[in-house]
Amino acid sequence: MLTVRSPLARLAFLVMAFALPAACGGAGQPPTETLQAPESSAASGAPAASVPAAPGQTVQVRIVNFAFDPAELTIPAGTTVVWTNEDQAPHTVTSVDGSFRSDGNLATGDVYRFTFTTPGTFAYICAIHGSMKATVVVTSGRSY
Ligand SMILES: [Cu+2]
Repeated sequence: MLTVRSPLARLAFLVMAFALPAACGGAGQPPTETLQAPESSAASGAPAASVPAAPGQTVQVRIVNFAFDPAELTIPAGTTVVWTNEDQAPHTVTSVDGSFRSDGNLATGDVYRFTFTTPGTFAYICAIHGSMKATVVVTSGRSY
Protein backbone atom coordinates (compact mmCIF):
# COMPACT_ATOMS: atom_id res chain seq x y z
CA MET A 1 0.00 0.00 0.00
CA LEU A 2 1.30 3.42 -0.89
CA THR A 3 -1.47 5.55 0.57
CA VAL A 4 -0.58 7.05 3.89
CA ARG A 5 -3.45 5.94 5.94
CA SER A 6 -1.61 4.94 9.00
CA PRO A 7 -2.31 7.33 11.88
CA LEU A 8 1.16 6.66 13.09
CA ALA A 9 2.66 8.03 9.92
CA ARG A 10 0.59 11.19 10.21
CA LEU A 11 1.62 11.54 13.79
CA ALA A 12 5.26 11.16 12.88
CA PHE A 13 4.89 13.85 10.24
CA LEU A 14 3.24 16.20 12.71
CA VAL A 15 5.93 15.64 15.28
CA MET A 16 8.58 16.38 12.70
CA ALA A 17 6.78 19.47 11.55
CA PHE A 18 6.65 20.87 15.05
CA ALA A 19 9.92 19.63 16.40
CA LEU A 20 12.04 20.88 13.55
CA PRO A 21 11.33 24.62 13.83
CA ALA A 22 11.46 24.38 17.57
CA ALA A 23 14.87 22.79 17.44
CA CYS A 24 16.12 25.39 15.02
CA GLY A 25 14.77 28.24 17.10
CA GLY A 26 16.22 26.83 20.25
CA ALA A 27 19.65 26.39 18.77
CA GLY A 28 19.70 29.84 17.24
CA GLN A 29 18.65 31.67 20.37
CA PRO A 30 21.40 33.52 22.18
CA PRO A 31 21.58 33.09 25.93
CA THR A 32 19.26 35.80 27.13
CA GLU A 33 18.83 37.20 30.64
CA THR A 34 22.42 38.14 31.21
CA LEU A 35 21.41 41.17 33.24
CA GLN A 36 23.07 41.23 36.60
CA ALA A 37 20.87 42.03 39.57
CA PRO A 38 22.27 45.07 41.38
CA GLU A 39 21.66 43.34 44.67
CA SER A 40 24.87 41.37 44.33
CA SER A 41 26.89 44.48 45.05
CA ALA A 42 24.44 46.15 47.39
CA ALA A 43 23.93 43.18 49.66
CA SER A 44 26.77 43.32 52.12
CA GLY A 45 26.61 39.70 53.05
CA ALA A 46 24.45 37.74 55.41
CA PRO A 47 22.08 39.42 57.85
CA ALA A 48 24.38 38.30 60.61
CA ALA A 49 24.78 41.02 63.15
CA SER A 50 28.56 40.81 63.18
CA VAL A 51 28.67 41.93 59.58
CA PRO A 52 28.57 45.71 59.29
CA ALA A 53 25.37 46.87 57.73
CA ALA A 54 25.07 49.49 55.05
CA PRO A 55 24.21 53.04 56.11
CA GLY A 56 20.49 53.64 56.22
CA GLN A 57 19.82 49.99 56.75
CA THR A 58 17.66 48.52 59.46
CA VAL A 59 19.06 45.93 61.82
CA GLN A 60 16.96 43.75 64.09
CA VAL A 61 17.76 42.96 67.70
CA ARG A 62 15.61 40.36 69.40
CA ILE A 63 14.85 40.49 73.07
CA VAL A 64 14.42 36.88 74.01
CA ASN A 65 15.12 34.73 77.07
CA PHE A 66 15.99 37.81 79.10
CA ALA A 67 18.77 38.81 76.76
CA PHE A 68 19.43 41.04 73.79
CA ASP A 69 20.31 39.09 70.67
CA PRO A 70 22.81 40.01 69.40
CA ALA A 71 24.25 41.50 72.56
CA GLU A 72 26.97 43.21 70.60
CA LEU A 73 26.16 44.96 67.37
CA THR A 74 28.40 46.95 65.06
CA ILE A 75 26.69 49.26 62.58
CA PRO A 76 27.59 52.27 60.47
CA ALA A 77 26.12 55.63 61.42
CA GLY A 78 22.68 56.10 59.96
CA THR A 79 21.56 52.59 60.74
CA THR A 80 18.24 52.06 62.45
CA VAL A 81 18.15 49.38 65.10
CA VAL A 82 14.80 47.76 65.74
CA TRP A 83 14.36 45.92 69.02
CA THR A 84 11.49 43.47 69.31
CA ASN A 85 10.48 41.95 72.60
CA GLU A 86 9.83 38.28 71.98
CA ASP A 87 9.65 37.45 75.66
CA GLN A 88 6.55 37.08 77.76
CA ALA A 89 8.12 39.43 80.29
CA PRO A 90 8.28 43.17 79.73
CA HIS A 91 11.65 44.72 78.96
CA THR A 92 13.13 48.09 78.16
CA VAL A 93 15.89 49.35 75.94
CA THR A 94 17.70 51.92 78.07
CA SER A 95 21.03 53.41 77.12
CA VAL A 96 23.53 53.90 79.90
CA ASP A 97 24.45 57.41 78.76
CA GLY A 98 20.84 58.43 78.21
CA SER A 99 21.15 58.93 74.47
CA PHE A 100 18.26 56.62 73.72
CA ARG A 101 15.67 54.59 75.54
CA SER A 102 12.38 52.96 74.85
CA ASP A 103 9.29 54.81 75.91
CA GLY A 104 8.27 52.80 78.92
CA ASN A 105 8.16 49.03 78.94
CA LEU A 106 8.07 46.90 75.86
CA ALA A 107 5.34 44.31 76.19
CA THR A 108 5.40 41.07 74.23
CA GLY A 109 5.67 41.89 70.54
CA ASP A 110 6.39 45.55 71.12
CA VAL A 111 9.00 47.23 69.00
CA TYR A 112 11.39 50.06 69.73
CA ARG A 113 13.50 51.61 67.02
CA PHE A 114 16.33 54.10 67.16
CA THR A 115 18.51 55.50 64.41
CA PHE A 116 22.15 55.86 65.39
CA THR A 117 23.72 58.89 63.77
CA THR A 118 26.72 59.45 66.03
CA PRO A 119 29.72 57.11 65.97
CA GLY A 120 30.64 55.66 69.33
CA THR A 121 30.04 52.79 71.67
CA PHE A 122 26.64 52.75 73.28
CA ALA A 123 25.98 50.42 76.16
CA TYR A 124 22.40 49.76 77.08
CA ILE A 125 20.49 47.67 79.52
CA CYS A 126 17.00 46.59 80.40
CA ALA A 127 15.91 48.87 83.20
CA ILE A 128 13.80 46.09 84.70
CA HIS A 129 16.42 43.36 84.56
CA GLY A 130 19.81 44.83 85.27
CA SER A 131 21.62 41.73 84.09
CA MET A 132 20.45 42.33 80.54
CA LYS A 133 23.33 44.25 79.02
CA ALA A 134 24.26 44.89 75.43
CA THR A 135 26.25 47.25 73.27
CA VAL A 136 25.82 49.01 69.96
CA VAL A 137 29.04 50.11 68.29
CA VAL A 138 28.42 52.81 65.69
CA THR A 139 31.15 53.35 63.14
CA SER A 140 31.44 56.26 60.77
CA GLY A 141 29.05 55.66 57.94
CA ARG A 142 30.73 58.13 55.59
CA SER A 143 34.13 56.58 55.28
CA TYR A 144 33.73 55.82 51.59
CU1 LIG B 1 14.11 43.01 80.89
